[in-house]
Amino acid sequence: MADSSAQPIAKYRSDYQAPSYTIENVALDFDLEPTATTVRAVSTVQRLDPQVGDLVLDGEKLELLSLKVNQQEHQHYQLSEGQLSISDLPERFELEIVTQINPQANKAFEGLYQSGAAFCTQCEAEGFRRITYFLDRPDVLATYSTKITADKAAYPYLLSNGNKVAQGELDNGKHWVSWQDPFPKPSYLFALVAGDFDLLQDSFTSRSGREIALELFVDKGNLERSEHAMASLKAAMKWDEQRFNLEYDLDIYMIVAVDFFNMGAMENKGLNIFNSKYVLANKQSATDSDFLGIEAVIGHEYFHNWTGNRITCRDWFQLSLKEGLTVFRDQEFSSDLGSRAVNRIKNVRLLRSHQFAEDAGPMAHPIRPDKVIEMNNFYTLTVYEKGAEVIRMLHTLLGEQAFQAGMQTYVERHDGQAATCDDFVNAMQDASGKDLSLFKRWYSQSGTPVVSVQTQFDAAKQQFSLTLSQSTPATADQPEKLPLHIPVSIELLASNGASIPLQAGGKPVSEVLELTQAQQSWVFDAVAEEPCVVLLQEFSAPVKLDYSYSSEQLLLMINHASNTFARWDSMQKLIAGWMQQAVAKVQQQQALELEPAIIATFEQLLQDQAIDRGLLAELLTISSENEIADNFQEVDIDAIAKARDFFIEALALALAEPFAQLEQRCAEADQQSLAHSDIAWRSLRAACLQFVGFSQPQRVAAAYFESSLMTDKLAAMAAANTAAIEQRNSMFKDYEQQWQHDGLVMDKWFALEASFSGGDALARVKALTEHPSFSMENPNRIRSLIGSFANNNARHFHAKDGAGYCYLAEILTLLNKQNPQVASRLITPLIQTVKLDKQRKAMIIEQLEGLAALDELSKDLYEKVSNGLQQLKG
Ligand code: B3K
Ligand code: ZN
Repeated sequence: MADSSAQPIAKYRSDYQAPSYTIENVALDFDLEPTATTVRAVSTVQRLDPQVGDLVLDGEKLELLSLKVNQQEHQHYQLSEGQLSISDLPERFELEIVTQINPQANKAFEGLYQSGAAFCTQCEAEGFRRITYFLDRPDVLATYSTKITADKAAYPYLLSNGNKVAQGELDNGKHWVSWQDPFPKPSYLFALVAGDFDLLQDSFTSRSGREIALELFVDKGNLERSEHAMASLKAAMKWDEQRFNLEYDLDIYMIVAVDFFNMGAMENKGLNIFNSKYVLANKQSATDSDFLGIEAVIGHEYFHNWTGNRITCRDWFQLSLKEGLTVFRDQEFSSDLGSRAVNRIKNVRLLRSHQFAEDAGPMAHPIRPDKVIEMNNFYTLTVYEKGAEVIRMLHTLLGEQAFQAGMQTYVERHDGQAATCDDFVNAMQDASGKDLSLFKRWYSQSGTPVVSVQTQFDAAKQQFSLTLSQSTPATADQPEKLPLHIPVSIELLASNGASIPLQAGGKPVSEVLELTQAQQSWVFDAVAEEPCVVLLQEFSAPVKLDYSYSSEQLLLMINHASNTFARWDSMQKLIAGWMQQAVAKVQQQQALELEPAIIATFEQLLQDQAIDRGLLAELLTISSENEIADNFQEVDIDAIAKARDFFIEALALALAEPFAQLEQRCAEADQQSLAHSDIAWRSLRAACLQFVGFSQPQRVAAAYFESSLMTDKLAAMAAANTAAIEQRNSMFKDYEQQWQHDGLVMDKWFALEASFSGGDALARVKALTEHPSFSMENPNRIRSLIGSFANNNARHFHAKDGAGYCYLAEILTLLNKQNPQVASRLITPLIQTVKLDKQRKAMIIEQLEGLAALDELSKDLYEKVSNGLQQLKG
């Protein structure tokens, strides 16, 4: 953005204005050609605000061929950057606009584009304006009918939203299909797909007895990898009826898997479009976590049919209304079907390793942002994952029954509408009778609150008092912070591990304390001995805890806390405490050692036959470098890496035998099914292999070469990375030879090559961009190779000579023009760097300044680069 006068303009939530015109229905007519597709859009337009004359439509990268009002050519319009402004209009009229677009040239994958040989669309957030001039905003709800014409041989399937109503053939080898979607929807939910696919068909009988056709379209030859996605869809439909009382509405539900897609998937009404990564899986080509990811994303997009489609967002600032809620729903779906404890742990790990970093970084924003330059930059962990935590807190405060009553109220009040986050909380408040006025602050305040703890025990009175204080550090977007409504779920443990019933004033009290002020105290009585207080059971709020537990207390909680999450969390605290000291020692060039107490804790866990296998796997998984970094005010990349490496190797050598024995047991116990018990055995085996590589590398190689399951193979490859074993080469070669024809499967290999800390990782990554399976146009490949390098190979990406930063900046320069959305996601590890040392920050600033000076810097990168620079220079 060399020319400062061309700086992109920010939009503010406070500026919201209702639309002055609306579009009630639109008939779209597509004639599909790769480089010159014509789109005729006939809309019924109604003026809503008598004060407003001109109709201003959004449009980008369109060629306008004709414009008619009530069937007459209309000359009174003006075209400007991104807008078509039409004047001299009656109050209600038919508007016909014909545009031409070039899908083949569209490498940003927004609007109508080509994925391989197929046509497909992505309209959220503001992609529909790349198809035709329109009121491209979520509070304009129209009914759509769509006619698609295309070459029959190349595109036998022509799909759009709703129900198929007519089809026919033309003389010129083309055919056409018409679709009608009876439910009014915003333009971002429009979808079109044309191509040649294999089709998996099934059906679902809804609870009211309606037969719903289910159709899953995949690239030719991929049918045998589609069954899990279909099974997941049926499970999601059933679960939403049972748990949320919500039934599907159309007679058909279609999912199409495409290889070129910027994100995971898209919930277009009746026609979901998916990244093939979240559809295709069999046990030879996909890991258990792929299978679970598919279940979650299929569920997530399906659940949007109510939370997102039937009730949509009034404006994009309200995105968390649909995303936070739908993530909460998909998390509950996964937890009801699988292991609740393991799911909770995984969600919290994501939050701590990445969302907390977002809060501390230059793009900090509340779950309902106030200021946006490029909306696509706000599909964030904050809006999604913290948004889901906010819904979860409501669930914790209200309980399942009142929460579901609130959901019913929400649906009854707002079905068919574009709603706000306030509407949602009001529905919860009205249905439950609970005052949620202070709770609403979670929507407007950014940052990660810190809750600090003081305790006091009065042996004579048998009273235990607990004082909690809250404060939220200033963030890049908001200097001032206020107290929030924080549910803190607690348990008191006696020294023998027994749970002490909570009572106050002689009566039982809830385990969920409601912290609403800057500081508050609670007194519990009938407490016979000084208890250990377990805080934030089930991670009841997305906060950091400031409380130094003694090692004895941590061990007590690891072994006896009633809440499984709390047990795992105590283990994390034990490891984090060690890491804090170890990093300081590395910095002072002192020797490291692993205390016998820590080794003993692990040893005891390894012998524990009773503990859930999946949970044990999580307990044995050492926090990532990103998670560890979150505990530091200043991040010393190299010291953290050294400390973590030492911990893993020292533990592996101290407990070589028990790790090897447990790994063997897991291999024998696994029945190789997708049952959750078997997934748990395999995840435990993977956790053990991480250590076994240091003492028995041949076991790691055996896990790779002897198993036919991708889960085991990948676990072995990850272990080979960790211990840098000699057999690593032959394993990676074998994988490459077997899978090089399949980009999706190669993504795992690229990711492991890029995150391996051995050798010259940067040179390896650069060389791999020339690999035949790699493509700089495919977002999945870019994320696997370059994203993994920047996010998961800190010591190389942050190399002291700045070469990692320089390389990422080169890639971003390339992607800025081609695919700004992918570029904008890739830049995160370069801008979330305020906690680094001065020298590194100076080199990062230099790279960001280079990007800032680019000609035609996209809005996406502009917003992140300028915020990044501001914070780093701040
Ligand atoms: N709603 C889409 C995300 C769209 C992202 C636009 N840049 C997928 C989802 O959250 O379900
Ligand atoms: Zn979503």
